[in-house]
Amino acid sequence: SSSKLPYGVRAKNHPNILVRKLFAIAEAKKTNVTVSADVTTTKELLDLADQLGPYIAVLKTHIDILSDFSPETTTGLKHLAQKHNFLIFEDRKFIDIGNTVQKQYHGGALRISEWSHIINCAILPGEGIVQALTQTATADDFPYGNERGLLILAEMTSKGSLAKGEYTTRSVDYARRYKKFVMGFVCNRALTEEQSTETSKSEDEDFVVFTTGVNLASAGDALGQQYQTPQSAVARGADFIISGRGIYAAPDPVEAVKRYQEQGWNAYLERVGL
Ligand code: S5P
Repeated sequence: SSSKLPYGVRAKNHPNILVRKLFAIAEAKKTNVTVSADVTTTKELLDLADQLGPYIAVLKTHIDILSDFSPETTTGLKHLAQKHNFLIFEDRKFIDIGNTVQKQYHGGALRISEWSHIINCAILPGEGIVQALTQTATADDFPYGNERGLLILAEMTSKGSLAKGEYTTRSVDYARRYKKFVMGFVCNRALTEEQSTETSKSEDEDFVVFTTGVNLASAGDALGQQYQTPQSAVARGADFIISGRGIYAAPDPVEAVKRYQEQGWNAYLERVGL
């Protein structure tokens, strides 16, 4: 399966231009780390992005938790993404009818399509949510064309998560149906062998796996979060490991991100046999 192939090979063969760019960044910077920058002021967010930028492939945001969000927030993020060569992933988890999510994604107060390369959605509403977001991002008048992608939230890390079974299988079905915009999944393992009666794996299929809930110092939190190490996440199929508090809440976030980078990268090298 594709998880045994080096990022560079996957970059070369991939039909999706944003995925090619993502793998090229990983290869160039030798990192598969996504930092989840869940801080609550613009200054903290931009400082973190500037400090950690050299060691990460992707910066994940929750833009709605900032107490002082303004256009300067996203201008600053875009500038730092260029300076340090990382992608931005707004973890908005769209979850509504198609007509609503189109307006939440493109335009609105947050103008997410303008500054976030990667977004995600849950499929509780059914296939229509994926269809609607794909329609917006592939329209002739969509200004950011090939530089945007969608991850389907196929599983969750929290205790008692209901994102399993048929929900997860459907996530894979919809990804296969809307490959033009869907680049992969947020999930806890490789889903490449997942089959339903409706869709089956195609030969050229190469979805990207982002795994969250990665932490070297803790097994979980008091609110149901469950953690694993970079090593175990990558061994189970993560192409990119997402860590928040393990990095930004460490005494020295730069020292911490370097540790996650090294462990995530070594686990990747081991998985692909390099
Ligand atoms: O299943 C999930 C999916 C996501 S996107 N579990 C998660 O924890 N997340 C997000 O990853 C969550 O919203 C948070 O931004 C981050 C985990 O943060 P940490 O501090 O626990 O590493």
